[in-house]
Amino acid sequence: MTRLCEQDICSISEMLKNYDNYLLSKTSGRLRDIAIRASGRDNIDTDTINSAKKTAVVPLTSGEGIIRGFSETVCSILRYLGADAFVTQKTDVAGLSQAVDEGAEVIFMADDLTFSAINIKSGRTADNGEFTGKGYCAALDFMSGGVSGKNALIIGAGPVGCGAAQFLVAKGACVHIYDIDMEKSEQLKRSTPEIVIEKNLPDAFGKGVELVVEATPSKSVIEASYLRGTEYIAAPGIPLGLSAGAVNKMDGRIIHDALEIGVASMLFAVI
Ligand code: PYL
Repeated sequence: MTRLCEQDICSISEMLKNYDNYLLSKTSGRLRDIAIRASGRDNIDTDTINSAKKTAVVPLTSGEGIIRGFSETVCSILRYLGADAFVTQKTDVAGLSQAVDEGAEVIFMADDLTFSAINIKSGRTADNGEFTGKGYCAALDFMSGGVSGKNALIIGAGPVGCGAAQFLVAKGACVHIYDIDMEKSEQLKRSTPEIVIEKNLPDAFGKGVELVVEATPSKSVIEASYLRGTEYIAAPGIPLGLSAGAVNKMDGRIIHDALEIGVASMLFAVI
C-alpha cells in the first residue's frame, strides 16, 4: 500500500463539493450513492443513513507517524456525508479513550499497514483496502449502467483488488485478474473461483475488456496501446496507474481519488 503524503490530500476538504458534482456528472451517482452501493447495504433504512453518527478520527503516531492533514481530511469527508465527526486532540491509545469518553459510536484510525473503521456499538468493521475496491466498483456500476454481464479486468490482487473482485462477482460481471505476482492471483482465485487468471496484461486487454480496475501502487501500468478508449476505468491505485497517453485516450472516463470513495464506503459499511 502506498503511504499518502500531505500533497496527495491537502486540497480534498475544500474540493469535496466540486468532486461530488464531478462524480455525479461522470457516473450519475453522488459520493453518498456510490458509498451506499459499495457497502452492500442498499436496503439500509433512511433513519440509519441519515443519523449523524458520532464519529471519531484518532491520529496514530506509530511507524512513520502522523501524515499532516490526514485525520482532518478523513474528518471532513465524514462530515460532508452527514456524520457528526471530530478528530481527537489526543493520539493513539489516549485518543481512543478520548473518543469513547466523548461518546463516539464509530472510530476511524490508520497506522502504516491498516486503515479501519470500527462501530464500537454494533461491532461492524471496515477495512479501507476492501472498501476502496468495492467503492470504485460501485462507481463503475453507476458509470457503466450496470456491471452485470460485462467483462472486467482487475489489475492488482491486493486488498483493493480483492474487494473489487468481491463486488464485481457479486454483481454478475465476468471478472479477470492480473497480478505481476501469480501467487496473489492464484490466492484470490482460491477464494473467488469464478474469476479468470490472466498471465499477460496486453493479452488480457485484447479480450474485449469493458471495465478496468487499476489497483496497483505502480505508475503507467496501463499504456495507451492497451485501450480502445471505450472502457470505463476505476483507478484507486496511488499514484495513478495510467500513462499520460492512456489518460488522454480515455478522455475523462477515469475515476481516481486519494481517499474520498474509500472513506465514504467505509462509513456506510459500519453505520
Ligand atoms: C489510507 C491510505 C490510503 C492509501 N494509503 C494509505 C496510507 O497512506 N496509510 C498510512 C496512513 C497513516 C496515517 C497516520 C496518521 O496520520 O494517523 N498514522
